[in-house]
Amino acid sequence: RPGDRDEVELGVKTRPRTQRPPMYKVLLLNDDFTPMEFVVHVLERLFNMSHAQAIEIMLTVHRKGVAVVGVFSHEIAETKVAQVMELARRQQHPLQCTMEKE
Ligand code: NFA
Repeated sequence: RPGDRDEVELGVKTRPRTQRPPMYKVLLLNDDFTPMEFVVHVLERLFNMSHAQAIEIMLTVHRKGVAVVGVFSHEIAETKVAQVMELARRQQHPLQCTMEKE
């Protein structure tokens, strides 16, 4: 292909990408008290899910105890966790949200 020789000899495009930043899973945890509708609302508003998607993920958390609600850069993941925790705190729900390196 035109360009292949330069890409190989100059290390363009064949360079191993060793510097990709780590990504972080944001996890939502089940509890016995937070209303299902509140969890659905959080997923719609903070994670841009459709109503149907939000119900599906909420039910996964409810049945399995935990689910990944998104994967983000460290800074975005921290912000999402803080936003979930703040919304839950304001409504006095015990909902927990955490992050972990992928
Ligand atoms: N288990 C909660 C209930 O039965 C609903 C819930 C789902 C809470 C997902 C937290 C996370 N009301």
